[in-house]
Amino acid sequence: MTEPPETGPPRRRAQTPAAVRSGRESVSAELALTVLRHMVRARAMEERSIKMSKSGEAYFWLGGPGEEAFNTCLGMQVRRGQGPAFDYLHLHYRNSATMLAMGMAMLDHFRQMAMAATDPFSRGRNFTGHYARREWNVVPVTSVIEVQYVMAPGTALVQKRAGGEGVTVVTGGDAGTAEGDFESCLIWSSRPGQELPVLMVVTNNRVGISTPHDTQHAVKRIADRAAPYGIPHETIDGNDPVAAWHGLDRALRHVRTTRRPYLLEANVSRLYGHSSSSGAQRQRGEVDPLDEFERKLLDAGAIDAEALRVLHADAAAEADAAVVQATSEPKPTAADVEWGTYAPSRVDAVYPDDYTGLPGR
Ligand SMILES: Cc1ncc(C[n+]2csc(CCOP(=O)(O)OP(=O)(O)O)c2C)c(N)n1
Repeated sequence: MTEPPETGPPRRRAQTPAAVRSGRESVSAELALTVLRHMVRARAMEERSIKMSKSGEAYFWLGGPGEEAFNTCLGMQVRRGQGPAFDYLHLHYRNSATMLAMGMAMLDHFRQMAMAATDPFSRGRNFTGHYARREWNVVPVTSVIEVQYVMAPGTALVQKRAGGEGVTVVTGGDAGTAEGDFESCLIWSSRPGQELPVLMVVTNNRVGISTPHDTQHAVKRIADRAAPYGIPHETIDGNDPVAAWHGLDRALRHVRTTRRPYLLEANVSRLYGHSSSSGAQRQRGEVDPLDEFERKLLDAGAIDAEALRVLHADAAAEADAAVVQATSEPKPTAADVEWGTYAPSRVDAVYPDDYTGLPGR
């Protein structure tokens, strides 16, 4: 696993405002600049990934441009570590900004994108954005949408039994909530007297591949589906980092301290369509959270145009260098196909000898 170089937030201007506001909420200028840097790096990484899929350096792309504001704040607020004392993450395939904000190296993302044998998440055998990192409790992302919501109560149950303040965070899109797995999570997280510390997140971009939200869901807000279960819930503007920061803070604080569930719906954008399968064209008419946040910070005097230019140039250069490295690394071989398929099991009477080793071997 590659660790990224440690760099701080962009330099503040001489007369930087103390805070950046959105309505009644605010964050410090320092925090806003750190969020901005993660967002810029995430956007550069995803746009370079799209270019890879179009140029033949990779075969497929899907990811999170348009979700950077919310996903960055999530990555900055989770407690990263291994075991029940830390947060478990059951992520969606658009969570690249979350992983970057947690400290993932861009190179590791590009290794998976390039399907290189050095890909630490799947050894070049899974789609892009399908992260897995045991020492950060990042449970493998699955292409089968929504199943993460039935797994989440499992890790949360372990955390409840273990004590401490670790919580389980599960994320997914709006269309996926039409699957029964979403309801299973609501049910199993809210059993009377056995409630579980699960933060259910729905990033709502109002479309599932090509199915519009309004043709699928009769409820106005997906968050309202928590109401019959007595689960506290909120819908926030996930495109605004200030709103996202505070919405996540409220939600995580609730789950951490009460050891009970919470449903947070974040309205976000989908800036390049579903995936490279639908062309990954830039969609006009969607709010761009990065553009909006940059304008806010410029207007507030928290950053100037030159610092912003440098931030973008550095992120693009970091992405380019990582692609050169990732595409020069070896690909998996036929002999790698079965590696890591099964974990050893003393109780597996059907395939006792069929495992090929644990990840990390
Ligand atoms: C169980 C299952 N059904 C269908 C699919 C095909 N599929 C892949 S992504 C997707 C749309 C998901 O939309 P949403 O949950 O809103 O997430 P978004 O892609 O918008 O972030 C579908 C239907 C799948 N991967 N798994």
